[in-house]
Amino acid sequence: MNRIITLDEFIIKRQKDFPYASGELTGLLRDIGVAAKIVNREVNKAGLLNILGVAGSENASGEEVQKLDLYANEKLIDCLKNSGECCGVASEELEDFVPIQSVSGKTSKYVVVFDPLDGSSNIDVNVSVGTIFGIYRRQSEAEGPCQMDDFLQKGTELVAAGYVLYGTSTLLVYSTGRGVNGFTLDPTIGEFCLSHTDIQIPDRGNYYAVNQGYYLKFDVEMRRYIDYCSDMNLRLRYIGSMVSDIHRILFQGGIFLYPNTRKYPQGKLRLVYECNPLSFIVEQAGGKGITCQLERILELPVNHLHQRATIAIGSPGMVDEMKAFVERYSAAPTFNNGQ
Ligand code: P6P
Repeated sequence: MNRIITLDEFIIKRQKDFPYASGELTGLLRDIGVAAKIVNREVNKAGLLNILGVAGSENASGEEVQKLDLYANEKLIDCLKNSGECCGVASEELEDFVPIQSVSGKTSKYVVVFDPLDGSSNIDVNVSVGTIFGIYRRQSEAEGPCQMDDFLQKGTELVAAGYVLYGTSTLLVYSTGRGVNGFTLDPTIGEFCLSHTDIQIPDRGNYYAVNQGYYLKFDVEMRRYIDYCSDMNLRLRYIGSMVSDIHRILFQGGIFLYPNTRKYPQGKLRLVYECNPLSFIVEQAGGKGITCQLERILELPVNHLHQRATIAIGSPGMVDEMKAFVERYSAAPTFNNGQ
């Protein structure tokens, strides 16, 4: 039986890969692991604690907030505040970023962005949800409080990104830019243990994930590509939780699409909290993440915290195929009844 390697041990061992690492990133990743364990505990007994259901409020994106969203948001901020390893956080659930005062005068050089509970509409029906996070090096002066520009960095500037999937088991997957590794929570010892080493996304897969209900609202090129997936007998799997859908694709291959619609002309998913961190991970695993207008997600300029983007992400062979459809059909003249 292979020796158990815990997340803490793995992070510390990998710290040696970074010659100038001062242990801050190591501490930050460990603190996120602690927050994930706390959130996991509540997610797993949500039905018992009367924290199901809508909290009666809306988040910055104007969506109903589930009580567990608030809980997860609060726990992540508490853990990061206590860690002293970051100078600010930005959450999908909050309008603005939250500066974090230095702990015992220590000046920290990182900021963290996160979606505390992605797919939270699934909570009440016991379908998997997840936490998504990204870590940037601050750009502002080390001495003062963090600034908005620290959070408005392109995805290419990510130092690390990851997600926690609260599913049939609880899995933490992350990358610091040198490959992707997965850790499964062993509840008997309360540790995330290395379970998936050097994850590589298959070049192709049998799954495509898109909300078929919006099919008629997509542009023609996206409808043509979705028809093609169906003609190729690919299997449609759509969980309604981006992190869950992309986790399947990361391991089994496939493509996830959220194109623009009339309701979301820029796309629905958040660039800072969802698209950039997940594209960072997928690219580190050998995959691709582009917009439905064919721009690389990680290179998109970030103009505000709650910016949205369209996305096509997953197996490189399938993203390239989708790209060919867009190039072929988006130039197609639109029939305008002769007007
Ligand atoms: P729709 C969850 O609210 C989320 O942000 C993603 O996790 C998910 O992929 C998407 O929205 C689902 O959106 O419009 O298909 O319900």
